Amino acid sequence: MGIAGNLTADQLAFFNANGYLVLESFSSAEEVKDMRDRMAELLDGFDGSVSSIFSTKNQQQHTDDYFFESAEKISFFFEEKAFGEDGHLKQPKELSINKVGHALHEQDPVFKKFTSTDKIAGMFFSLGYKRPVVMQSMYIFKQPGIGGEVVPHQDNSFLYTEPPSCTGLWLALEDATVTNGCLWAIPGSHKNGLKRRFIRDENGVHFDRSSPAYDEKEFVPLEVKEGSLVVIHGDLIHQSFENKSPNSRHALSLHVVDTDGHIWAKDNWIQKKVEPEPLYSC
Ligand SMILES: O=C(O)CCC(=O)C(=O)O
Repeated sequence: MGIAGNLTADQLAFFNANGYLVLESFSSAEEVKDMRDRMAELLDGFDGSVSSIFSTKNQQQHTDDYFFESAEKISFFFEEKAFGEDGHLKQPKELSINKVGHALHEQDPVFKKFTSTDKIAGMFFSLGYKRPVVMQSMYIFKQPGIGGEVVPHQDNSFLYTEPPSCTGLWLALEDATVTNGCLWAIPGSHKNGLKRRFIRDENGVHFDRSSPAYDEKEFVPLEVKEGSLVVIHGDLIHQSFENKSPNSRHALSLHVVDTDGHIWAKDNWIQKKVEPEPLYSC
């Protein structure tokens, strides 16, 4: 196997105390450029047909086949505010997409290469994962002017195992600031348990309870430079605001669960037809 942990004791202590960790310069400028260039190519090849609009405010509506099948594909989701009153895009498709997901790490060689690097595996080894599996990947654009908010949430709500084991990795592909919609998190909130689940059933998807109210004053901004990685505990409350600035804020988000001693819930929205390969197994 040959995987070695790559987080220091101080980094692990910070993560355990706060529920997140920022690793500056995790990715080289070249690695970031490769992924941005590859996404530009994918967008170029996309015919621009509107199959799905993504909004975290109206998530119950996303019950269509395009959404469910995206678990194993490269699918394009539009910004809610991309359209004018006439129903047409107000700007080019490249500036209208909210995110591309959810299997870039399986279906695209450039994103697969990044996901398969030893530095990703090493991190999960440090975190104690025995058989980590990447369950989803998203390229998030936070488009200038129209980039939608992501409401406060915990990743374990969407990627539930019994017992919970999700960790999010969020790689800044551009500088992320309070102006262009960086992440915000409530430090230590991962210690207060999972608040609700996002359930798939015969009627579509829904949350099993309403969201608690969060005090905005408890959130801290995670402003990071391009190439920085934010490691996010599955129970950490985090969010991002609308991007009203003229600058985009591209990011790659991966969500990983342990499949050793943890059962993937049958009512998660992602139900893979093909069993995903682990990053390693020990
Ligand atoms: O990129 C964002 O604005 C939010 C991403 C996020 O919350 C996630 O990937 O869990």
